Amino acid sequence: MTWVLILNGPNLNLLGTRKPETYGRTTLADVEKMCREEAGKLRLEVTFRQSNHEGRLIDWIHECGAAVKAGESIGAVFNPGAFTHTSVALHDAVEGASVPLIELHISNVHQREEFRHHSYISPVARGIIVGFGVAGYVLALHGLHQLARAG
Ligand code: CA2
Repeated sequence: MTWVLILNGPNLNLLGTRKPETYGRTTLADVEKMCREEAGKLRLEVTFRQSNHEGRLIDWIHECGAAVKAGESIGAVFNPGAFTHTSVALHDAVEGASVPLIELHISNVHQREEFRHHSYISPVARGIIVGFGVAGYVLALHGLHQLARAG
């Protein structure tokens, strides 16, 4: 079955355990379950990953790029966490691997501190979902599926 990568960056393993006023009470395990259920309806398999390490995220993006080229994956939904605002390396990985990718943020980063307003990922993302809470993962999944169908 065709698969989709749902990729999560640093500290997102803490989701649902702290800062509920910003990120809600849903855990990353709950998000994974939600994504698997929704992807099933779209006949997609989910590869769900989280890492606090930039290099590991880059390797997974490269892997996904190779799978997209081979027709095995439609691309990725990516919450890069704080690396959004710092990482030229992740920007280059997405661009270099030619991964169709939806950038996703749980919170509305534009209502928050100035340093969260700039993203290194947005210029290489096909689409962006911001501020819908964890429901954004499902919206991003549908968005990516739609883009893949449109070709
Ligand atoms: O809103 C988002 O999804 C963010 O990508 C989350 C990042 C933040 O650095 C971005 O600016 C926006 C932070 C992820 C850390 O998540 C935590 C969850 C619970 C407790 C502490 C951190």
